[in-house]
Amino acid sequence: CVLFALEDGVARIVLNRPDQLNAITVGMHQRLSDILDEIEASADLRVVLLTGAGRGFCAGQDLGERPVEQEGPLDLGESIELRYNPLIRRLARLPVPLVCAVNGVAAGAGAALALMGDMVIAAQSASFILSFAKIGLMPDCGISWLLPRLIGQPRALGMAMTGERISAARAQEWGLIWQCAPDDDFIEHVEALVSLLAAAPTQGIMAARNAIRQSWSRDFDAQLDIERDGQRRLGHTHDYREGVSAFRQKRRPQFRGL
Ligand code: LHQ
Repeated sequence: CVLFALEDGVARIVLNRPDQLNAITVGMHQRLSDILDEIEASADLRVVLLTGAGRGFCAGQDLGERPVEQEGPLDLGESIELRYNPLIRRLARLPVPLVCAVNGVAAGAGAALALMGDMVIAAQSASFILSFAKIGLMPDCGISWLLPRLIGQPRALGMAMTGERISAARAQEWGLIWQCAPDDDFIEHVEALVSLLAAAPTQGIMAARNAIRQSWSRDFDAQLDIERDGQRRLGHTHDYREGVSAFRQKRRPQFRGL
């Protein structure tokens, strides 16, 4: 249900229930948790790629797994507490960049997963739907926090309250995602981005990521201090020395993520 490969510093996770547009089951949660164990224990990791098999990225929670017609109350809160929130928290704390390659529709919790990417690249035919609005639920998986910060309150409210499908092109125009790429060479665009990040000075770009993401809960003065402390630490890294040497010697730097 989820494919995983780790090679040359790149961890590739592929949601793989294409007939159900990769809707997430309890089994997939377990598998994702095992995969994240492996990723977190990996020594020479440089980038994580999350994508979907088939024509969808992820259609959110599998709505067929626990039929609502079944007897007894449905405790969605428990599912979120035990499975969705831990998954989102672990993705938010990855030690390397997370690239989400949105190959097709991303709906409900699937849209949340897609938008967890530090860099989100979507195929032209992909789209984002806060389908919670269509089934009597509210946005979850951090979406209600993230969305107004990404695209502003009016657009966040519009998406959350109508469940309207937002095309990849519009998502890019709104600043919801990094890039919308043509379907025909989507994979090439994704691989180019993954290669770029895998060869990047990981500590520097992760310090950038953390500073930018955490800036939402800090004031300007605190952020200046964070930048000072970050540069102080980064100034001692291999990759900083390598970056400056390569520049002076007019050659390509060989970053090692150290
Ligand atoms: C599906 C699903 C699906 C099962 C498509 N489940 N089979 C809530 C509660 C608690 C815990 C945590 O999180 C959440 C958050 C959530 O994620 S709530 C939101 C759940 N997701 C949705 O409401 C989206 C439901 N899906 C759709 O609205 C459509 O499928 C979209 C708009 C994504 C795609 O539409 P189409 O391109 O027209 O495809 P389709 O509807 O024909 O779907 C293809 C197949 O995939 C179909 O199966 P079938 O056997 O008829 O070919 C669907 O039943 C199945 N599928 N989503 N979530």
